[in-house]
Amino acid sequence: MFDQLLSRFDSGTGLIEGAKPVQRRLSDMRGCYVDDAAYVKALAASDPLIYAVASVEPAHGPGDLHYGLGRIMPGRVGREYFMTKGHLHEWREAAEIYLGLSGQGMMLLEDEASGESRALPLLPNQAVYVPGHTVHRTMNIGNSPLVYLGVYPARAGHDYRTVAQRNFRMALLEQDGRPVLVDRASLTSGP
Ligand code: S6P
Ligand code: ZN
Repeated sequence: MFDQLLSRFDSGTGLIEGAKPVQRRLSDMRGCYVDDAAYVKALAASDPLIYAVASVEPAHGPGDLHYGLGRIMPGRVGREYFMTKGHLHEWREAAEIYLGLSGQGMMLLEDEASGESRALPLLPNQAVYVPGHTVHRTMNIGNSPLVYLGVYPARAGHDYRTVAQRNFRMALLEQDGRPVLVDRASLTSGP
């Protein structure tokens, strides 16, 4: 009943005491980045850690909450920032709150039905509300690790299939030292 009511985390390392982080390396990110040639070239050189997520799942009832501490390393593939795979919630209605803890990030939100996109800052002392039915991806646009907390319904689940099939409509690219939101279709020369 009263398990895991308190957890201790480090907003620098992104670690939660007692929680084993899931790690995503560059090799796990195939198909995510808009510049595939840059991806292949980077992967041939090394397979760095892109991000890690440590999660706390105290209970699994219909009203329960889970949370995760994410840590994204600084870096880019081509002009595109290191980022998460991105997902929808399996239970589409599930919303989520993100809190910036350290570093400089952005979140890319995309309404599943309309494709309408928003890029929002994810910074310390700021919260981003991710509505249900919204594809969400987080990127590190700074020079130090980005650490953030995400809180979501226990029954939310992750749907990675939809993003794997069609990716996001927009990409956040570095231009003159700043992030710029660009339509992916204008960058890829698909069949
Ligand atoms: C879960 C929440 C986060 C992400 C984390 C990694 O609903 O949105 O904890 O899992 O940011 O992103 P991704 O796309 O690899 O799950
Ligand atoms: Zn989520």
